[in-house]
Amino acid sequence: MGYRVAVVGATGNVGREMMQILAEREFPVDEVAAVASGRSQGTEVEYGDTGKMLKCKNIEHFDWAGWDIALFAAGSGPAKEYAPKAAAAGCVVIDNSSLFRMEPDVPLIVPEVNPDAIDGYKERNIIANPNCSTAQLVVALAPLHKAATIKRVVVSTYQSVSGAGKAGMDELFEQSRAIFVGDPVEPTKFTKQIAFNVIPHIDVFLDDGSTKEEWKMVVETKKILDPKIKLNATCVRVPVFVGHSEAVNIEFENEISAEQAQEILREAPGIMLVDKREDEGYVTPVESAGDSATYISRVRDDPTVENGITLWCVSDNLRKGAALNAVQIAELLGRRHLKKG
Ligand code: 11C
Repeated sequence: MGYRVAVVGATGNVGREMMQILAEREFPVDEVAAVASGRSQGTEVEYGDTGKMLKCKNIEHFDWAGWDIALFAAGSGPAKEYAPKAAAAGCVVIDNSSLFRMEPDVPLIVPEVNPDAIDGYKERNIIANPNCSTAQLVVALAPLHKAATIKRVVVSTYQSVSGAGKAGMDELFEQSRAIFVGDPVEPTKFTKQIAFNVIPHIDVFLDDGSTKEEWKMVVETKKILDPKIKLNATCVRVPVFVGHSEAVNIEFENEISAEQAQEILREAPGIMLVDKREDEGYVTPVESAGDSATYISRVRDDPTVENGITLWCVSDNLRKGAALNAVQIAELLGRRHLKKG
């Protein structure tokens, strides 16, 4: 006996990836519903590579009763309107938007890092999935924190356009084409030209000059990993279709060498260490796309502080940063709380 699972926002980048990963990991389903806005009602989406096509149901008329789990990838607006309705009907919501993440009675989960926090889900029947740039970062930080206690992190991100949805991917493609044929470049989704450029601006500006994307990395890392960790982030959009990269500098309480960090990371869950210190001995976002691992490369000592390490971290933002993490949460929920069969 399996679960009845609804994927909300099924036609978007993350919703499609959720379908793919549920099928790929053989999540035990009795029934899957593709749910979307009225505009996408009737649109067909494939369940993984199974050839099984699902017709999207209109979220406005969807009856949540009898559904076990809803994976929401529809953004904060639909999450605000429909997640509480689904939760009230007994369907556990795993939401990928930022709406519930910082609410104290909603667990924010990365299964490799804070699985025990899931036990708090019963308060609201809602579990939050972190921002993509936070998810891969905490996977990398958690085993190092356990070994030597992290004091401070300085991270610069190189975030792909798929983080901004299909419209972001279309804009990079269209601008690249326009530049090659000499047409004018007109930013619409992004604030400046993204093709052959980088933009140090993701999400809205806050009063202190940081952006909301940078703020999310700070507060989500504290909630998932440890409130004592100090973190400073600069988030940058780069002309890459899929795969977020991060240059991470970490300062520890206790002594740890690059070699020890490599050994720890080699054994850590969710991580693939590729660190050969030679041409091609590191991973780039293009190689991470379509893959489930968080890749770590370029681990080295930072001689400018007492106990410091610098590393490079790459992951598929649509997978570990969103859909995969959500499905891993569903698996954890199934193992711990919603046992079937
Ligand atoms: C980006 N990280 O790359 C964002 C996308 O809070 O879930 C995900 C935003 C979020 O644009």
